[in-house]
Amino acid sequence: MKASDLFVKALEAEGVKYVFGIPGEENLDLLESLRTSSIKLILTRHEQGAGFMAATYGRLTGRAGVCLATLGPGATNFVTAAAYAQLGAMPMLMITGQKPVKLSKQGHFQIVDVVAMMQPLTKYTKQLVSADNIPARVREAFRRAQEERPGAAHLELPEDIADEQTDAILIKESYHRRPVADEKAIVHARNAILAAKRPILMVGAGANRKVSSKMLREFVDKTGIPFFTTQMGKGVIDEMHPLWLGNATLSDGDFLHRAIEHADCIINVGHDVIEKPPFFMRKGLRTVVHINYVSAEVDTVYFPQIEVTGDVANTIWRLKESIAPQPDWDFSYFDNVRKHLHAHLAIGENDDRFPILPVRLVKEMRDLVPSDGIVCLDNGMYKIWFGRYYRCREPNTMLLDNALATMGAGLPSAMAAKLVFPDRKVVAVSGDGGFMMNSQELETAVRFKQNITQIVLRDNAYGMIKWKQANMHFANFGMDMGNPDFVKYAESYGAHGWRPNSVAEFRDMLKNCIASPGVHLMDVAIDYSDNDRVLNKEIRELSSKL
Ligand SMILES: Cc1ncc(C[n+]2csc(CCOP(=O)(O)OP(=O)(O)O)c2C)c(N)n1
Ligand SMILES: [Mg+2]
Repeated sequence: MKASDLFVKALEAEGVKYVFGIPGEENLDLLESLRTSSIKLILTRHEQGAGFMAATYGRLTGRAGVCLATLGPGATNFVTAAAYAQLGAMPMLMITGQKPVKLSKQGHFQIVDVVAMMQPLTKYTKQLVSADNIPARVREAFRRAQEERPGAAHLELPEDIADEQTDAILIKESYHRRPVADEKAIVHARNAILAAKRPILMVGAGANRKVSSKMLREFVDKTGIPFFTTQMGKGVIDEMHPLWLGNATLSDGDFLHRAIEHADCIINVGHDVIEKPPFFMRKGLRTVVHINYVSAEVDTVYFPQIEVTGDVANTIWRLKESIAPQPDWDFSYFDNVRKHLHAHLAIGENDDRFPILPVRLVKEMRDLVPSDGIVCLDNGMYKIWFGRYYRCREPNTMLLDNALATMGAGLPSAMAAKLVFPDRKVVAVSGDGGFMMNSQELETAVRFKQNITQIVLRDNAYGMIKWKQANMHFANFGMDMGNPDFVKYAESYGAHGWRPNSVAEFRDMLKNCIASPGVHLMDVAIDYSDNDRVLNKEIRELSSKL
C-alpha cells in the first residue's frame, strides 16, 4: 500500500472524522489519500484557526482533533494552537509535511526543524523516516495526545516517505481502562473530610474532561458540602445549584475567597496549576485534598497535603459512598457568603444603558442561550465578566481558555463546537481585538454552511490591557485602535451582520440570530466603565465586610 494511504487508514482507525488545515505541496500525497477516505477536510484560511478547531474538537470529544499544514510557514503557524492544546489539556494531533528526507533538490528552501520546534509545545513529536513505522507512530501519537493529562502531538510526514510503498499493518487501540485510585489514598482523603468542620469543594478543569459531572453532583447532593467552580471547571455541576458559591474568576478578593479563607478543608477536584490560580494557598492554614487523574504539580500557590490520583469519577463515587453529612460540619458562614454573592451578581442585571454593560450582556445571553447551548469565549476583558456572572448549567457549555489565554480562538472554537454538536446552539463572544485575529474563518463557516453567531464586543481598544494599564496607574497609551464596519465586513463574507443600538434591540437580534440559519455577526458596542468600579473596588469592599 502507498504510505499516505496507510497513514489515512490509520487516522480512520482512530475514529478521525475531520482534518482541519491548509495543505502545501509537500502534503499532496496525503491530500489525495484523504480525498478518497471517509474523513472530511475542513479547509481553513489560516493554520492557526485550523489548530484551534482541532484542539477544541479534542477538548469536546476526548479524541484527538487532527490538523494539517505544510512544512516551514504552515508549521510555524501551528505554534500558538499547539500551545493552546498543550496548556489547555486538549488532545490534538498536528500533521505537517516536509521536503524529501532522502534526496532533496531544493537546498534549505522553507526548511525549519519543525520536530525540534514542537518539542516544548507537545507531548510527542516525531518525523516519519520510513513508511513501515506509520502504524506505530500514529497510534502512539493518539495514545499520548489522549491519555491523561491530554495535550498536543505532532507528526512530520516528508514527501518521499508519503510516496513509499509498505506492507505494514495497522495497530489497533488496546483495551484499556484509566487506573483507579489506591484505597489507602481514598481513606486518607475521607478521614480529612470527615475530620474537617468547614469543608468546601472546588471543581476545576480536569473535572470537565471526562464524565465526572454526575458523580460530583451526587456527592454534593448527598453530603451538602458547598462547591465553587474554576473558569475551566464551569458547568461540571450546575452553577444554579443551591450550594454553588461562585466562580473563581478572580484569584482573590471576591466573596468566594472569604468562603475559601473560612474553610478548613478544600477538596480540589481536577485542578491544574495551568489555570490562573482560583485562590492562593498559604502554608498550614487548611488541608487541601487534590483529586485528579494525575498528581499535583507543586507551585508556590498550590501544594496539596493529600493526593488521590486516579479516575476522578471513580474517586468521587467512592468518597460519596462512604461520607455522610457530619453533625459538626458548619456551613453557616458559607450560606451567608452565598446570600451576599447572589445579591451582588444581580446588581446591574436590568441596566438599560447602551453601549451595553457587561453584567447586562451576560444576563441577556444567559436568558437566550439554551442550557445546552455553547458559548465560546475569545480572550479579553469580557472573559472576567462571563466567568463570574454567566452561570453554566451543563459541562463544557462555556468554552474558555484560562490556560494559554490566547486571543483569536473564539470563532474557531465555536466552529469546532458546532461540528461536534450540530444540534446545539453555539455563540462565540470576542473582543474587537481577538475577533480580528482569526476573522477570516468567517469564510470557512459560511462555506460549510454553519449556523453560528459571533458577537463582537466593540470598545475600539485592547480593553483588557487598557484596564490593567490603568490599574498600574500608567497613562492611557498604545491600546486604542480603529475597526472595520463589522456589519459590512460580515456581509462581504456572505454572513449576516447586525448592529443593535439598545439593549432591547440586542435581545431581539440575538434571539433571531440564535434561531435562524447561517453565520451571524453582531457588532455590539460595550461600555467597560464598570471594570474599575466593580472589579477592583466594589467586590473587594463588600466582600471584606463579610
Ligand atoms: C495572541 C494574544 N496576544 C496578546 C494577548 C494579551 N492580551 C490579552 S487580552 C488583550 C486585549 C483583548 O482585546 P479585545 O479582544 O478587543 O477584547 P477587550 O479586552 O477589548 O474586550 C490582549 C492584547 C493575548 N492574550 N493573546
Ligand atoms: Mg476590545
